[in-house]
Amino acid sequence: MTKRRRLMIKNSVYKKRRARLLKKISKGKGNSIAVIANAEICLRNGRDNEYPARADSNFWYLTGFSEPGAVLVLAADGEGSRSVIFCQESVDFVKAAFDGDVIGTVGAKKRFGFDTALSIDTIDAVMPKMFCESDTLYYHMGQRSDLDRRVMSWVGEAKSASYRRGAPPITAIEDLDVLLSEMRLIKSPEEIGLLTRAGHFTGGGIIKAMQSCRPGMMEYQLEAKIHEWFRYHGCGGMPAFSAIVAGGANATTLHYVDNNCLLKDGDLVLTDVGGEFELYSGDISRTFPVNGKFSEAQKRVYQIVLLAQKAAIQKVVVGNSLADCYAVAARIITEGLADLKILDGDVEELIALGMDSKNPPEASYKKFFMHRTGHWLGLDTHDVGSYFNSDGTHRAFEAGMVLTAEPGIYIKPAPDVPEEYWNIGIRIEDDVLVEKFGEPFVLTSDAPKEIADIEEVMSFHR
Ligand SMILES: [Mn+2]
Repeated sequence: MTKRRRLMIKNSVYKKRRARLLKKISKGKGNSIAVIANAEICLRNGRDNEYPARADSNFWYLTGFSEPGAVLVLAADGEGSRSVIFCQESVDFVKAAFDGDVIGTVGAKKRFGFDTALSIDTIDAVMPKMFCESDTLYYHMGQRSDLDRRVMSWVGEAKSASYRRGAPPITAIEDLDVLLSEMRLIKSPEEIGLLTRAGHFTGGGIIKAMQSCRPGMMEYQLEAKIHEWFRYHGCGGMPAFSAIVAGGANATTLHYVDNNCLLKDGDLVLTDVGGEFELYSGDISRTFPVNGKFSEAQKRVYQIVLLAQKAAIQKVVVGNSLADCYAVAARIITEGLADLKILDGDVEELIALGMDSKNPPEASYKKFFMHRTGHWLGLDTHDVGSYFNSDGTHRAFEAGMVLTAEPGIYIKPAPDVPEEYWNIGIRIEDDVLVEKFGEPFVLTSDAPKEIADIEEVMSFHR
């Protein structure tokens, strides 16, 4: 199990990100220091069997270095700014024979461009000394209590050791996560390239599922087809999130992940899946008929969701916000459901009732469309970055943001709903880039979503 790493983003890009962050933290009071730790290995049986390691997104964003337990320190003071990586020194013969060699401090410095690389074993001795020279600490608090305790113990040691210094060290702690989230929210061309590939492979998995789907299959068998496609094409060993493969009535449970039911003739199946490519997430939902042909009732509901989804995508332009995507989708869904006599009442009133979150969801379109229309997408499926301005208004889209557009309609059996629509659950989701000028760019256009295209893909292999 040699730990290999493909250089999809050049080291110079990570170096530039560190330089940008250093510039931001050097605006802090006096000398500034930032601490960013990678995720630790997780044991799955309490002894020695490990879960596949997945780097911490912030740590990865600044390093491209995947070694579990490594810690990055960025310091800005009178001498300028520098990066220090704490990682494994080297491993002994026996450990190397089992787990492969590590990059080590020499490799980390040489290959990844850190100014200094130190053994992780020295971190408890070195960090109090570095903190002694620092006034403002940038750190993501409250995420990992073990790390919080350790960092605070370094602060404590620095304070008691700093009697020779004129002023006490670390007099301010700033939330590093806010700075990094803002940086990560706007995607660079390299990141858009990786997200496009994640979207491409995720779309491929969905097409594979459409081609393989047959009545009598189990939901998990369809999930296996999708995940096989991801892995075969070089996506990570784990998908970006647990796949939702929901046949028939299961689709009306939004986060159904059991995937252990039979796919039945005449039902739809809702798939919401994501491959992870070089740690960037795809996220696509498609809903298609188990037997390859939509019924007339299914078509009618599907067309409403499709129309709402396309309208939401059109709103993904500079200056608009997620509120605009949501509003247009809610309007089209309400009008459509009223047309089909699934919703009863005045359309304008139903929309107004739904837009005010104080009203019970059952009173409006929210009875059938109860979630929002999207989220940021990046290294995390539900990516970082604030959705709101400081005054509480929705944040305007800027070029380089990537988000999902994913309205849906979910109909549970009810006496006031025509029976032909019972247990239909449909969601259609694409990943969309905010372009500097003009039309939004859909990263996930490989996966068909027009009824005719889906039926054609599904008919081809049977
Ligand atoms: Mn999503």
